[in-house]
Order: sequence, then structure tokens, then C-alpha cells
Amino acid sequence: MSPVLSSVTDELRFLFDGARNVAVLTGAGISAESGVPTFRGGDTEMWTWRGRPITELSSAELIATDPKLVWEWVDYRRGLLATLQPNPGHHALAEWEHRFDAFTLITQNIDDLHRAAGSLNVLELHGNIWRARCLRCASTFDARESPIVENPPRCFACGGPARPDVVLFGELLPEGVFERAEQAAAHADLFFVIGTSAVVYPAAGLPIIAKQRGAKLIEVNPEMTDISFMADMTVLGKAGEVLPRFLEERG
Ligand code: BJW
Ligand code: ZN
Repeated sequence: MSPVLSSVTDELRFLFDGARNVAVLTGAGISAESGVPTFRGGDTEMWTWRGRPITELSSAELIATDPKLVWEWVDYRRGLLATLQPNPGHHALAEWEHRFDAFTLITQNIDDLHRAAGSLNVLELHGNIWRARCLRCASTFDARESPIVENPPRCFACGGPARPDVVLFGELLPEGVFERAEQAAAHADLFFVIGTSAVVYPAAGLPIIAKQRGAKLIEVNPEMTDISFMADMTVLGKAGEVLPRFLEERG
């Protein structure tokens, strides 16, 4: 089988139908067809806002020095996300969850669109843009106001200043979440890498773990990425068009 496909072949569906333990890693590309800008890929090298690249905006350095500016950046993106809906790619994955003996959905996205599509168990590696975390008592809480009323928003429990509950460059991932994702990657017999440029670590290490532990690696992306050389198959296409095909009636 050619490692680069332009559509879902019968052979690929056969692999899908026979899988028992499936894990999926998604990135910004799965939300692109909902209208969420990706960080990289396509014509733009890197998403910028007010002339600054995301490596600078979404960074541990900036939240330490100018937390209000990070909230403004988050607030701007929440304003956009509030108007958007999940697309057929998110909906297909919500159906996949009920199809296998074991299924783990791991996302780098903070947009909450997997849950909006009906996925029940989502491992959010980089947090959630609709949650905040108190800098004084460490409580996390839903913070869905858009635009935010006070900058920084205040903790529901103690009134302390809160920060967005997302993982910025140079910060550690939430405790336990990456470990669960690693376990899922290590035990999967089929691992999908969908809509990610696979350049941000440690998330980009998950397909490598899966492959080393014997999983077949399937990539879905309109472009080749840093992980393509390792994939058993890359389906060159949009997630919202490719993923529903796995569920179509067999002819
Ligand atoms: C479609 C599509 C369609 C389009 N269908 N597909 C040097 C070497 C190695 C590591 C490092 C290094 N220097 C620093 C590091 C560590 C750093 C890192 O990996 N940096 C790399 C950039 C080099 N990682 C970290 O800092 C992490 N923490 C960590 O390592 O802790 C230990 C540590 C502590 C202290 C010091 C050093 C280490 C944390 C990473 C947190 C990432 N956070 C962000 C921001 C989240 C909050 C926010 O949004 O503000 O997470 S960055 C951003 O990138 C976001 C994403 O989740 C993440 C990944 O991006 P993703 O999802 O892959 O999106 P894109 O845009 O890159 O790709 C989109 C893809 O979709 C493209 O391929 C398109 O083709 C495709 N596409 N349309 C399907 N319709
Ligand atoms: Zn608090």
C-alpha cells in the first residue's frame, strides 16, 4: 500500500474495522473547518496577533511579566470561538468513541469543540480556554464570559487573580494527563495523528511512542508534516472530509 493516499481506501477501512484499541491525537487542523485559525501550516508560517508570534504570546515569560496582555489575547480568541461550531471531523471522532474496545481521544486543542461534538472522554494536553486557574489557591473553574468583565478575572473560591487554564510554551502539562496519553499511545494498535504539524513537544512524541510500541500510524492532514516519514499511511485531505468516510456503509 502506498504510504500517501488521497482518500480512504478499502484497505485502510479494513485496518480501521479490525482495530480494537485506538488512540487519536488531534491538533489545530481538526478545528480549521470550523473556522479556527491554525498556528502553522498553509500560507502563514505562524499565527501572529498585534504583530507578535504565538511563541511569544502564549508563553510562560509573558504570563509572568504581563498577565493582562495574555488575557487580552485569550479574550480575543474566545470572542471568535464563541461563534463557532464543531465540524464533521469532530462529529466523526465522537462516533468513533463508541466503536472500539478501547478508544482514547487526545487533543492539543484548547477550543472545547470535541466536547461540543459529543466526545465524552477527552484528554486535553494543553488545557481549555474556557477554564481559569487561581494564582492564589490553584482552584480551576469554568470561566465562560466573553468578553471578560475584569482583567484578570477573579477566583470564585477566594477572590484571587486567575489565569487562563492553558499550557503555555515553557510550562509543564497538567499532572497525570500526559501520562494517560502515553499509556494510550503505548497500548494502541491503531494511532491516528490528525491536523497537527507535530512540532510541539511533548505531544509530538506520542505518535513516536505508539509506533515504537507496534501501532499502525495513520496521519490525516492536507500537508505532509514532521511525522509523515514515520506514518504507515498519510491521507492527504481535510479532517472534516476524510474522517466521516471511515464510518460509511461498506459497499
Ligand atoms: C488540517 C486542516 C484540516 C489545516 N484538516 N488538518 C526545542 C526542541 C524541543 C522542544 C522544545 C524546544 N524548545 C522548547 C521546547 C519545548 C516546547 C516545544 O515543543 N517547542 C517547539 C515549538 C520546539 N514545548 C513546551 O514548552 C511544552 N512544555 C514543555 O515542554 O514542558 C517542559 C519544559 C518546561 C520548561 C522549559 C522547557 C520545557 C508546552 C507546550 C505548550 C504548547 N502550547 C500551545 C499554546 C496553547 C495555549 C494557546 O493556544 O494560547 O499549544 S502552542 C500551540 O501549538 C498550541 C497547540 O496545541 C500547539 C500545537 O499546534 P498544532 O495543534 O500542531 O497546530 P499547528 O497550527 O502547528 O498545525 C496545524 C496542522 O493542521 C497543519 O499541519 C495543517 O496542515 C493542518 N491542517 N487544515 C486536517 N482541514
Ligand atoms: Zn482562589
